[in-house]
Amino acid sequence: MASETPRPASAEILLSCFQRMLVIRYFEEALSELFTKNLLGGTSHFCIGQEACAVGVVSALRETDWLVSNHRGHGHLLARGLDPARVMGELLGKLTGYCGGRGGSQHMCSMADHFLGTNGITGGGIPLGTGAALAIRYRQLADIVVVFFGDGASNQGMFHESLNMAALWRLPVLYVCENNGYGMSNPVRSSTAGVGIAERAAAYGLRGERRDGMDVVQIRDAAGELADYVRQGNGPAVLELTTYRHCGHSKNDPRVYRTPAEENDWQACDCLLQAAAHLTALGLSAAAIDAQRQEARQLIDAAVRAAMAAPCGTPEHARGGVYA
Ligand SMILES: Cc1ncc(C[n+]2csc(CCOP(=O)(O)OP(=O)(O)O)c2C)c(N)n1
Ligand SMILES: [Mg+2]
Repeated sequence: MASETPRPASAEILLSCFQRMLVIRYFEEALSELFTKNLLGGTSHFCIGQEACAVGVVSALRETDWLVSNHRGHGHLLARGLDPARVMGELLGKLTGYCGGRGGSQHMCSMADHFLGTNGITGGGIPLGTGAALAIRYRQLADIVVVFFGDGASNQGMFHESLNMAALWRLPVLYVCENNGYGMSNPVRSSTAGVGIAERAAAYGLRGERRDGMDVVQIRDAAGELADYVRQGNGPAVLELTTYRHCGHSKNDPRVYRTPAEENDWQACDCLLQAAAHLTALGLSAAAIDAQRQEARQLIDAAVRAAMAAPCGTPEHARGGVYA
């Protein structure tokens, strides 16, 4: 079977990736501002810095492929093309949200978009995605499942149990680890044994690859190649993306466990800067690139306004959809 993902990405594809990454970045910044203004309760895990991982991988998939996300899932939702106004609506507890405002950040799904959900349990999405892959196999469909999770989640038993079973049954699942160097404040070097997370695949006889998670082109190429491989019935694969969250773990994290020098190093290779450099190399003008930024800003401003103006549910609505 020929590759479904044109590689390398054309200027047109790269431009749409850049636009989506901007949308995610501005969405997260707008969300952070809502917290600062006390317009939103609870907490949230922003993916600022990691946008290329979501966009690069999802842009290499079919729309019917299924996605499973984790607690840092806004980027995955938006990369799949979900409406930012409805994602924000869900975070604000509005009726227009994807789960009617009942799910919030860590329990948001959209079956119509083949998005099986964000997940607050570290590693919890991994067996869910593995089960979905089993359902796909059972129904003899040509789709695959992509599970996003963090480096911390790769130390959960569920990761190893799932890889073992998926390898035995050659399930159509691509495990994508966004290795951002930390699980909360715990650095990977003091939590994660072995050479790397990609290398763990070999223990189960699986293909494992590692790429620069700040470069959307590399990510898209690798995800496209591995998606083809998985779809062709070769069994599961693992893709580890080395990345960084420029923000804290969650809303109130003062990031005392990192040095400014380290943060600056990662800012210098920010995924948006790299994508803009690729576009420049492909001949796009600075003005055209800036127009993308303005378009994304306007889109997010409108989304926030729509979400803020949307109605909240009643207490009765909040009790709906409870089956236990
Ligand atoms: C089973 C479980 N244990 C602990 C937590 C608390 N917790 C929330 S996020 C997190 C760190 C996850 O790290 P990683 O998988 O690397 O994802 P990242 O936050 O870096 O994106 C932890 C330990 C949890 N939610 N679930
Ligand atoms: Mg992490």
